[in-house]
Amino acid sequence: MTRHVRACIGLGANLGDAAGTLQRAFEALGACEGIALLSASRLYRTPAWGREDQPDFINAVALVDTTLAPRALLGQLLAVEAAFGRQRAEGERWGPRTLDLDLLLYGDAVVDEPGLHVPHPRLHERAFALVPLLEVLPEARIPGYGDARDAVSALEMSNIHPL
Ligand code: PH2
Ligand code: MG
Ligand code: MG
Repeated sequence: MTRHVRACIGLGANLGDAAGTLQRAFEALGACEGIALLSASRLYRTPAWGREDQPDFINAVALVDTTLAPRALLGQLLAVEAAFGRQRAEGERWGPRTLDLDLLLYGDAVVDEPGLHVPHPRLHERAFALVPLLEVLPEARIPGYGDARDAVSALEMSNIHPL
């Protein structure tokens, strides 16, 4: 029997019509073979984290049911990013992007392979990912860390606003 796993995908954008991009990206994710969209968080405006000399981001999280293995799911995320015009070669780390899709959680799995790290290694320190994550999965646990709710309680959240 095919195994179904619930995974959480972080969506982010800060170039062009970021809100419109995220709305369409939710649809594109749900249309992927092996991915069903269970729920979509609200869209949030968030200050750029890591590199502050860039526009605010729009962030959200998708809760999906997937029959894909983590590596295949990542492949679909990269394909959707590319379809939305993501240029990786010229983008430096944490720079502006038309669409960023990050695999935040894959069930309770821990995966550490080249180019594939689940849970997302910086999830517990990013309010822009945790706030929408908790909206779609209030009981979320970050394997190796603990409750997502505990992680977010240590962070500044006053600048994370739903649109
Ligand atoms: N993504 C980054 C770097 N910084 N800041 C915000 N607010 N939202 C993001 O999605 C984001 C970021 C790298 O992926
Ligand atoms: Mg990212
Ligand atoms: Mg990414």
